[in-house]
Amino acid sequence: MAFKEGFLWGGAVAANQCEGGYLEGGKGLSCADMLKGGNVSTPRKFSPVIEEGVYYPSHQAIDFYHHYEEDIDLFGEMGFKCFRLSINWSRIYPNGDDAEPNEEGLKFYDNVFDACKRNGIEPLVTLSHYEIPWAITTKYEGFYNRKTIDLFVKYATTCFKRYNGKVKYWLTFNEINCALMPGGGAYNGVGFVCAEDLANTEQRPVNELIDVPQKRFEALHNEFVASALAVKAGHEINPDFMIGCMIAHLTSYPRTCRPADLLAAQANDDEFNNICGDVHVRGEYPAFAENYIKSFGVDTSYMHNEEDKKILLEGKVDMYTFSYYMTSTVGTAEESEQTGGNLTFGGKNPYLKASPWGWQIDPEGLRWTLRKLSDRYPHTPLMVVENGLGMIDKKEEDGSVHDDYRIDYLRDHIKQMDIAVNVDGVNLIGYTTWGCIDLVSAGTGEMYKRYGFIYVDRNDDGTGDFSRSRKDSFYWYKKVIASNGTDLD
Ligand code: P53
Repeated sequence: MAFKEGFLWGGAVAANQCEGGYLEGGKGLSCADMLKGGNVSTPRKFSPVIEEGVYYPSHQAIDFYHHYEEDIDLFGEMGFKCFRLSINWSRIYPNGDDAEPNEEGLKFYDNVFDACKRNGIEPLVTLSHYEIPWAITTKYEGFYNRKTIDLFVKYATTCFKRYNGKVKYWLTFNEINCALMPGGGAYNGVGFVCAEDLANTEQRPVNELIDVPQKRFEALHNEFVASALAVKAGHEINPDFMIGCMIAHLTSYPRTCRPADLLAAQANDDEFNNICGDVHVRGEYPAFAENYIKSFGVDTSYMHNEEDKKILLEGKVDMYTFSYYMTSTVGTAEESEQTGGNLTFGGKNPYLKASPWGWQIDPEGLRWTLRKLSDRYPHTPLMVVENGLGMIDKKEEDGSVHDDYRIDYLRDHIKQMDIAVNVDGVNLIGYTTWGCIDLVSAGTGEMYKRYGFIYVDRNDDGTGDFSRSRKDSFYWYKKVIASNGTDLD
């Protein structure tokens, strides 16, 4: 079996996790630049001031800012049809509210897209991937302030106009539903950090930042409105633009066949995945959303703004894209042992193995997810824009990396996509693996957790010469793409 003509095979990165050059070319600070590294058992730390002489992962990352030509040529060598990357908002509007965009920042992405074109690669651009300008956080309380809607739409419009003809595929907010997790304003798209945390210059674990559900949920709503307005603006500039949403799809299974566990799994899916998916694809909140949001003590009157409702309906997305890494279980307390690792919001599944970071590997869960999404959104093309295995790689003396575990992971997931497409009839338009080149982990800030087909000589202690080398998976993926997914050996 095979994937359809023009299937978008490729890989994905985010600006703050690969570019570095954090103050070069007129770039301003972004929220991501305020975060220190952690590891599997130690959360990342945040403070509102940057300490001199301290290692911040995003400040240099893998120095894609100076290596993009070499890197994109390597993607071309693998035969990529598509490269998903984000534009760092703070390169374009360094303070978020600047009157004019920063030409040097705009030029940088011109060069990046030109390198893609030379390699026959279609860019897929995320406008906001956890890197909102820091000044929007400090001055406007991030997306809690409706002014930020205008700032985002202005930024998006600048990009749509400038790159019209070079970029056709766009995503508004990466994993917008991560705003549904408590806290996190410093490291997800909402960009809301409360005044007390902004005044405290001590380093604190990101999971200890103060959560203000009222502001968090309103900020998420404002992101929905900003996204819909951007979709509308994009279509006015070029009706052929394909503009999508991006959901962190966390698939959960009932821990047992107890009916209560089934309901718990359904609630998880609805509350975490479907609220955001529905608003983007259907243009309205699903029926259960308001009561769920109210259960956090939130005054939901903001959900009844008639003007917003109209905007959401008018700004529906052209495609639904999502990340898929793992599954977990939910159920009654005594049977729900939590997964270890850096994400502990899911229950263990005795039938699955996990990565060293506790992420449970479940290729069949991807088929389940694709079937569900195709059923829920039957008229909307789907795309898997993140999938991959973060592992500890060993580079041999000759630069090679024998990462058969990564090949196995990707092969098994591609097989399930194939079944979803050819048996279940899912309309899947592409697949970009996460971290096609090693980069900084978003969750832990580590380089140690590697995803790439390309190894980057850079370590968490700040050592390494940034040299690139091809892993075994590089040659394997090249074959997969060349055969349109039919040769997976
Ligand atoms: P890292 C939570 C659950 C699944 C994916 O993650 C997530 C998150 C949020 O941390 O994030 C996405 O680097 C995200 C990428 C990120 C990737 O997953 O923690 O869009 O920026 O790097 C992998 O291993």
